[in-house]
Amino acid sequence: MENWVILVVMSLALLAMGAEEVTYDGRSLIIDGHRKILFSGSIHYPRSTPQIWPTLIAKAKEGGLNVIQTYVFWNLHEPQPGQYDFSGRYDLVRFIKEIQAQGLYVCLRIGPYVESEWTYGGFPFWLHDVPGIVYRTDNEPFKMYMQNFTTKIVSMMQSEGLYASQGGPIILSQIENEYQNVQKAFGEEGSRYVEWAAKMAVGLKTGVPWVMCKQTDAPDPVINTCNGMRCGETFTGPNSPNKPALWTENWTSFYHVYGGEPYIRSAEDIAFHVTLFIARKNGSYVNYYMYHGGTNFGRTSSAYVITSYYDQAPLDEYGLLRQPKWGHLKELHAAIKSCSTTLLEGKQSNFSLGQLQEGYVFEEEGEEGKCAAFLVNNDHVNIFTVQFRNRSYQLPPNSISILPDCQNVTFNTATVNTKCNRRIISPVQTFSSADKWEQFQDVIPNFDQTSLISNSLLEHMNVTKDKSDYLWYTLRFEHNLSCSEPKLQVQSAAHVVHAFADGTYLGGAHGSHDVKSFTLEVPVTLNEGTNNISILSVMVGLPDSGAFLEQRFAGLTTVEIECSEESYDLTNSTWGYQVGLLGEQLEIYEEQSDSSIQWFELGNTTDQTIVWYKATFDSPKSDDPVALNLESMGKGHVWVNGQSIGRYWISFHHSKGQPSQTLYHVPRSFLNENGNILVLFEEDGGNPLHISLNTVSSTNIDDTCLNNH
Ligand SMILES: *C1O[C@H](CO)[C@@H](O)[C@H](O)[C@H]1NC(C)=O
Ligand SMILES: *[C@@H]1O[C@H](CO)[C@@H](O)[C@H](O)[C@H]1NC(C)=O
Ligand SMILES: *[C@@H]1O[C@H](CO)[C@@H](O)[C@H](O)[C@H]1NC(C)=O
Ligand SMILES: *[C@@H]1O[C@H](CO)[C@@H](O)[C@H](O)[C@H]1NC(C)=O
Ligand SMILES: *[C@@H]1O[C@H](CO)[C@@H](O)[C@H](O)[C@H]1NC(C)=O
Ligand SMILES: *[C@@H]1O[C@H](CO)[C@@H](O)[C@H](O)[C@H]1NC(C)=O
Ligand SMILES: *[C@@H]1O[C@H](CO)[C@@H](O)[C@H](O)[C@H]1NC(C)=O
Ligand SMILES: *[C@@H]1O[C@H](CO)[C@@H](O)[C@H](O)[C@H]1NC(C)=O
Ligand SMILES: *[C@@H]1O[C@H](CO)[C@@H](O)[C@H](O)[C@H]1NC(C)=O
Ligand SMILES: *[C@@H]1O[C@H](CO)[C@@H](O)[C@H](O)[C@H]1NC(C)=O
Ligand SMILES: *[C@@H]1O[C@H](CO)[C@@H](O)[C@H](O)[C@H]1NC(C)=O
Repeated sequence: MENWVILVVMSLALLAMGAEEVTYDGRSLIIDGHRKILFSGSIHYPRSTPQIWPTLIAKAKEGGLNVIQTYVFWNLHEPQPGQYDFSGRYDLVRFIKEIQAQGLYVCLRIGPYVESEWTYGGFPFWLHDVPGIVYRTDNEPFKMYMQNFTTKIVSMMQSEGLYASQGGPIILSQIENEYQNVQKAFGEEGSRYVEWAAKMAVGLKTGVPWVMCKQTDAPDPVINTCNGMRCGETFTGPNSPNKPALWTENWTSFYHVYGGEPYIRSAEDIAFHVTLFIARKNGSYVNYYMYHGGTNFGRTSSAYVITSYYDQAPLDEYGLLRQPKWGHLKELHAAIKSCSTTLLEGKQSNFSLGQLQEGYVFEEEGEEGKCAAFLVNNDHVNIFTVQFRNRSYQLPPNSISILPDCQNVTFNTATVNTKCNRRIISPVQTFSSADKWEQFQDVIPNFDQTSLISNSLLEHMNVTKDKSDYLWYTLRFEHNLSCSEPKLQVQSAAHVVHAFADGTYLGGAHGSHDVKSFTLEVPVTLNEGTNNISILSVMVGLPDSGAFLEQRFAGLTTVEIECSEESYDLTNSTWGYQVGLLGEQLEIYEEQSDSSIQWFELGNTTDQTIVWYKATFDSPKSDDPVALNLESMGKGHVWVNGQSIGRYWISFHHSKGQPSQTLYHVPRSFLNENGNILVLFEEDGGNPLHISLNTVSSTNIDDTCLNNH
């Protein structure tokens, strides 16, 4: 065949398959020959369930999004080297096919470092034990595993035909993640790594562009993109005139930690900055991070991060519309799309309208040239009246008016037409009768019962290998000296400690997201002779960011017995270690747990530590989402039918004296109609009699919204 015939045949074949070439230039991505302004939203598949995915995607589409963006979570998919898991909530292919079925595109951020307030930034913990490994730099072992996983994901997508170049929905991919934040720490090797990562990714020939976010020097042809709250102000622009301005993370809120308060970003503020990015920076892709946050189930959240993720996003943790945010952004998307051709094909110019006011106009060529305009008022207090093309416009404070025809204002970022709504939590069941509960006291191990022995305080993560949050440090203290008013002093670089002497609870202490190290000092009663000291060190997620993650230290750093006379440093004593709790070893939270486990009637329900509670409940009748209100508990972990709902921590109050999170989402798909098994592990003296089961719904509010929704 002549070459041209082959070409035509191939093109026809590709067209038949719906293949769409994705390229780009200085203005935008070009999909199948068409420029696009794309609104995108982050939804992370493992933070919700396959049963909820279709509804979330449908609501995103209805809200005017064209793209769903997700990270890929390496530590879920490769729990052991070469062993993969893509089942259930981890079914990436099913998630992408669901997006495709609803006619949206996908931006796939493979990373495989993702940060994302996800434990260990997405890295499998086994990487830690690869000899000679240094993460995220020009290091052979690291690059080998990174390439291996990236290749695995790309091949999987290719074999399912999921790239746009194959007729699939994936139009963009990301390699690495905000690397510039750490690059300096790696010097020359960091720069070589960026070059390598870009080349490796491009070499996988996905047929769609790659991006690196927050990487000003992203090597060609990889596109550097912006992350932040105000990319219309902060983005320094693409690093080549041939690359478009893309915003990969527009933060709709901020992640929330135990001990912290929720961060509320108003609909007006989000709309302002999205519009500014499009008007001022020629932006053509904006992703809301998150559009739906969902839930950090299990032990997936990073250090101190609560299970409710970006609940303030346009779709809340339960997938319900958060109004007016969702509706206001929907109107914004419609206003921009009504003039997208003009924005994409027209020539941009800007002009001053006042000291704090500016205008942006996009005009197409030709006499009948279409025109779109943005009138910006940066004055935070005053309304400003401007003249534009012989008409007068009133600009509310801190707002942008969109004029898709350079005449009529169809949207103003500060004028919210959508009604507010409010979440309604309806209790459907309490657990107040003690005879509905059983309990199991976990065992405080003594030194004699431990098998791992060391003459020093070992690093927490390196001992647990992240198989558990819990690590026991045990010691035999021979008390044969005079010691009055003895106190135990423990310094920790993990997150929580609980100290016991001869089986008696002495007390606990904890750090916080921002203060990494803390001290517990408690009086201790010493017996003559041998005393069994057992200290439980707890982590609430692994760190997720920063350079040299593989070298982080957690766990106890010093232990002393202080007497009035003298103090005894036990740091280099002989310590015995136990990874995890007995209940964890017995998988006591499983539906079909070991029948030899002896549960007891509920005893004293206040001030008990390291105790397990079990009860059963029936599913609430409606279809509304379900949540447990755990406000009477202390700190621990909760399971329903063997599925982890996540870590709870009620006793850690924020500066206004409230817990950071009391409601814990139980997905409907985890539930049976009757006899659901609820298991709580409590380490800090909570009371299960006052928890409740609730349904979650929302209702419109007829009054005008207050600001800050
Ligand atoms: C990004 O989102 C924030 C709030 O989530 C908003 O204030 C800002 O305007 C947005 N910026 C862009 C460019 O979309
Ligand atoms: C990745 O490593 C596994 C073994 O850990 C090997 O079986 C597989 O072939 C490797 N894959 C790639 C794409 O290199
Ligand atoms: C936007 O595009 C115009 C061309 O239409 C160009 O002159 C201008 O410099 C661009 N602005 C930015 C911030 O890239
Ligand atoms: C137009 O935008 C450029 C780039 O932001 C700025 O330097 C210039 O002052 C603006 N011109 C006017 C008239 O505002
Ligand atoms: C504004 O009015 C002036 C005079 O009234 C006229 O010359 C000019 O063309 C008008 N401009 C526009 C954009 O309509
Ligand atoms: C825009 O404004 C003009 C003049 O007020 C009016 O005639 C026209 O119908 C408006 N267009 C739209 C789409 O509202
Ligand atoms: C981790 O533990 C192993 C023994 O299991 C030890 O050889 C290694 O030095 C430890 N690494 C760190 C960083 O503590
Ligand atoms: C006192 O205890 C220490 C260990 O803590 C031991 O080495 C020493 O022999 C003991 N002394 C007596 C008199 O028992
Ligand atoms: C310390 O632990 C050992 C071994 O479990 C036990 O025999 C001993 O009675 C304990 N001592 C005290 C004072 O509880
Ligand atoms: C414990 O041992 C380490 C390492 O041998 C040493 O640096 C440290 O000074 C010792 N601490 C005490 C309190 O003896
Ligand atoms: C329960 O524990 C508290 C605190 O330790 C104690 O004051 C109370 O007497 C106990 N009640 C019973 C019934 O054991």
